[in-house]
Amino acid sequence: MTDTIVRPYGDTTGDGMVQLSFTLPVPCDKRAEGAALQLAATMGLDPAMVVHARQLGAGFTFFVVYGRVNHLVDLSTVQVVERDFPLLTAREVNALVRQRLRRKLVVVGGCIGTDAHTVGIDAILNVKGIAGEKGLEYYRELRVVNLGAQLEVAELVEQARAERADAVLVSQVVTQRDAHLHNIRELAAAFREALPAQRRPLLVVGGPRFDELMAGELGVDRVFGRGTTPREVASYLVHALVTNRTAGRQAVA
Ligand code: B12
Repeated sequence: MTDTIVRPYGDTTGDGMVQLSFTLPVPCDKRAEGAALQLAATMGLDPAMVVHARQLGAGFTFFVVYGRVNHLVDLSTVQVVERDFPLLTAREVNALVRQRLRRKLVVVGGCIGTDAHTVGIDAILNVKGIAGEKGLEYYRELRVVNLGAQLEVAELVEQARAERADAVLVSQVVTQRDAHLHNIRELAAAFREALPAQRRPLLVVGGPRFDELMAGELGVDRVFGRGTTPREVASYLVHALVTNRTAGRQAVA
C-alpha cells in the first residue's frame, strides 16, 4: 500500500529538502544574504543555504534558498476538485448538444475589470486552442462570443442577456490586492441581481492563481486553474448544461 505520509525529496528520498524563491527590498550584498537566511530559518528551513542571489534593479534582491524542512504531508487529508464529469471528444460534445439541447449552446466570455490578460481565455475560446486542443469556437454546436479584455461587469451582464448565453466564461489573471476575487464576487452578485436563478447563465471562471475549491465562496458554478484545456471546459459545459442539467436552468432571455 502507498504511504499516505510523505516528505519532500531533494538529494535522497525523504530528506525534506525544498527550494524557495523570494525577493527582499534590500541591495544585493552579504547582509542581504544574511537577511534571506534569517527569513528561511523563521520559516522552518534548517539548515538553509542561499544558492542564488541576484540584484533586481536598485535596492531589491531575488533569492533562491535550498534547505530542509521537518514538515510532513498527509495525503489522506489533501482536498482538491476532482473532475466529476466525463472527458468528451469534440464529436461527442457536438452530438450531445445537437440531440439533447436541439440548438447551439451559447458561450459568452472575456476578461473583466482592468485585466487585459487575454491569452488564457483566448486559449479556451479561440479556434487555435492550446496544448494541441482546439478551442470552443471549433465545436460546431457551440456559439462563442469572445468579448475580449477589460470588460465592465454591467456590460458583460447585458451582453450575456442579449446573446441569450447558456454560460459565461470569465478570466482573471491579475491577483494584486486580490483583484481577481473581488471582481468575481462582483460578477456573481451582478448576475444574481439581474436575473432569477433559473434564467442565470452558468458562471465559469478561470485563471492561473485561483483555488478551484473556492467556487461556492465566490458565488460561481465552477473554477478552473492553470493548465486547463478547452476539452475539459467543453465537457464540463455539456455535463452542467445538457446531460446533468440543473433543474429549471434556461438560457438568459
Ligand atoms: C503575457 C503577459 C502579459 C501581456 C498580456 C497580453 C495578453 N493579451 O494577454 C501584457 C504585456 C499586456 C501584460 C501586462 C501586464 N501584466 Co502580465 N503577464 C503576462 C505573462 C508573461 C503570461 C500570461 C499568459 O499569457 N499565460 C499563458 C496563458 C495560456 O495561461 P493562463 O492565463 O494561466 O491561462 C490558462 C489557465 O489559467 C486557464 N484559464 C485562464 N483564464 C481562464 C478562463 C476560463 C473561463 C477558464 C475555464 C480557464 C481559464 O486556462 C488557460 C489555458 O490553460 C504573465 C507571467 C506568466 N509567466 O504567467 C504576466 C503576469 C500575469 N503579468 C503581471 C503583471 C503585473 C502585469 C502588468 C500589471 C504589468 C504592468 N505593471 O504594467 C500588466 C497589466 C495589464 C492589464 N491591464 O492587465 C503579473 C501578475 C502578478 C499578479 N500577482 O497579479 C504576472 C504574473 C507577471 C509577474 N510575475 O509579475 N502581461
